[in-house]
Amino acid sequence: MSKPVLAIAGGIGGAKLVLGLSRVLEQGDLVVVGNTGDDFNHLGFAISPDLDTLLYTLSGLADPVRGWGRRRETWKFMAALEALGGPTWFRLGDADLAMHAERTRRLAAGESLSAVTEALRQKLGVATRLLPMSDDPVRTRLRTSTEWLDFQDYFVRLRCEPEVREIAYAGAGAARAMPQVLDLLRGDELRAVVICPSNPFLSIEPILAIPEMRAAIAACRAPVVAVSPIIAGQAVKGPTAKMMRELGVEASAAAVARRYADLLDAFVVDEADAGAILPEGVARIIGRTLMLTLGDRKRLARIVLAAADSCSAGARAAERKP
Ligand code: FO1
Repeated sequence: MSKPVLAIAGGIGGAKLVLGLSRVLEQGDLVVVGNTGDDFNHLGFAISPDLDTLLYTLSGLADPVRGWGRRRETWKFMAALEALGGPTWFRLGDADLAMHAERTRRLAAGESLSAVTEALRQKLGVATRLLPMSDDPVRTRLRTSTEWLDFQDYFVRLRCEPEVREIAYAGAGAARAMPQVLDLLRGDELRAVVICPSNPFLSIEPILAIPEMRAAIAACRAPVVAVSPIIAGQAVKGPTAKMMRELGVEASAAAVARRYADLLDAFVVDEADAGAILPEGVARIIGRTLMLTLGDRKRLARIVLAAADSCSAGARAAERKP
């Protein structure tokens, strides 16, 4: 094992780069912190969509088209639930249901979310370590012109259609970061922190809203590199660009970089954004950020690692983080 890399990730977009990193790093050198702001209780099950997307992606079980849930899934449970008049807006596949049932059983028996995630990771044969951002509940909520919505109500039930006026991360202020993650961030061993190309508002900022997390990333000696989730003003998938406009933030790679400016050493933008003006002190790295194939994921992972290594070799990172 060489020096570990810490990746901060949400679901589908983040999992793509995480997979690339896991394939180019030595086994065991990648530690992932997953967003749990999307977690919710549904039909009596404790559901952690982003942790599951990461686990399914890393174990090769993910559905490649949807990005969430399992490949070759069957939907008998959903059909039976529909016949009984139950809620079907959030689709739980038959095999996926086993994850939620097992997580719920273990949590009810008193295990922490991190312990449950670790058990599931081992059972699925995933070598990459995966930690939730906290064992304490943090819930992303969105205010529209008329009401506050729970995350999955907004995201899945209402298909991100309502205009978002404000976002809150309920519980984040009091949530504790995972001690293993803080140890890594405070130690000398870390090669890099990678902020994946996930939705800044829905996937990355819930993690950064935990005060210990943001402070430890800002103070860490390892280089911090983020990848833009925006290419030429558009999100690859999901509501990032729409949400930025609704919140009065320009939908651009540079605007994403500005949100993380106090943390970053380098920011990777797509070739289409080669002219992006980044905050002072943040190195602009230009590459192809669209990840359609496994080859794309590995290539972007190598670009990110090379960016981190060139930052740590220079004096600037040390200057900014005495
Ligand atoms: N996303 C959908 O758009 N529709 C669904 O019915 C749905 C079900 C679902 C079940 C389990 C799971 O782990 C994820 C699921 N997702 C679904 C994805 C998920 O809600 C979002 O992609 C994330 O929360 C955003 O990262």
